[in-house]
Amino acid sequence: MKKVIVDTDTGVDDALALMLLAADPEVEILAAISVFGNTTSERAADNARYVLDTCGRSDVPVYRGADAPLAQELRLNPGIHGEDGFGNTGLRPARPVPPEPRGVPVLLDLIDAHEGEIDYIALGPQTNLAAALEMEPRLLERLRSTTIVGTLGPALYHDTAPWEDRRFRVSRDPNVSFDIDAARIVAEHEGDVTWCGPYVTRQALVPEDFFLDVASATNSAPAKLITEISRDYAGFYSRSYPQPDGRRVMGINDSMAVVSLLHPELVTGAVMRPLETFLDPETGDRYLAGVHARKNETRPIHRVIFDMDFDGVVEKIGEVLRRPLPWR
Ligand SMILES: [Ca+2]
Repeated sequence: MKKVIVDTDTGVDDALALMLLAADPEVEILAAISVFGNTTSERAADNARYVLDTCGRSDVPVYRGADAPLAQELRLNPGIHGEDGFGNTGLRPARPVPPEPRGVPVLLDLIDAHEGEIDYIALGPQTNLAAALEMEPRLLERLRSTTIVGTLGPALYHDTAPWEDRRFRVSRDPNVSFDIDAARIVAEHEGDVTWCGPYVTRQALVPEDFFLDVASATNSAPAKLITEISRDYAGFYSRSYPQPDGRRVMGINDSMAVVSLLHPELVTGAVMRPLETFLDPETGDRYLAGVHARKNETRPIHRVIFDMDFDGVVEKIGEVLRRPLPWR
């Protein structure tokens, strides 16, 4: 049994990722903690609550986490996930999540209770992790593993401007750029840390019909929720990544990271690298990428995923959404 804490800025792809965790009989979700990002931390918490309730998992506790970045100005992603993170559907849980920001203290308590046993998965900006690291610098070493949706990926040898690489250019890295200080703090700490960023995740564009077909064939509440909240989201992806046959597609970003944890055999490429922040002097944008180790390297070495079995991931998602409730 895997003990998991999931840290989420619950938008559309986070909702799907939460379902993969909620459906897995080998996973015990100890807590979900919210963070700003796709939407406000308040809505992210309520959305996580809504998703878990929809999956019949009202037993999983949800806590409010970081409302704002450590130092920089708050940015959100309403153009992609809607103002409410749920495609402006206005869905709210029957019981809202209490407003007290308890995410970091709960995380520290859970680590004391389950030393070395917790797999932490961060689906949004790394602000909660960084805040917890300030209180417990050995945090990442005391987790069994940490998986983070972020980084441009592995930079080429001696590359000083990885964001200019054609492979990365069409892709932003909001989870890192929305709180670059938090990303840097996490990168500076030792631990079993895996970064799975947009270089990997944006390659997995799934036809909207895949979800519509599963929802109509099964009539399952989780599958219907995904199709309900993803109408505008699929529109955004279809405009941003037009397909040759004109069909609508959508990203499944956060699910890739969850699958890398639950089904590691589907990770087909990863490198061990120190991570470094970069500044694009023209735009002021900040990035994080895995760089080559220097001679006598002293920086922590983390794992950077650069390839996955995308068909295998989509197959896992289909299996989960077709599985009848209850998911326990
Ligand atoms: Ca997310």
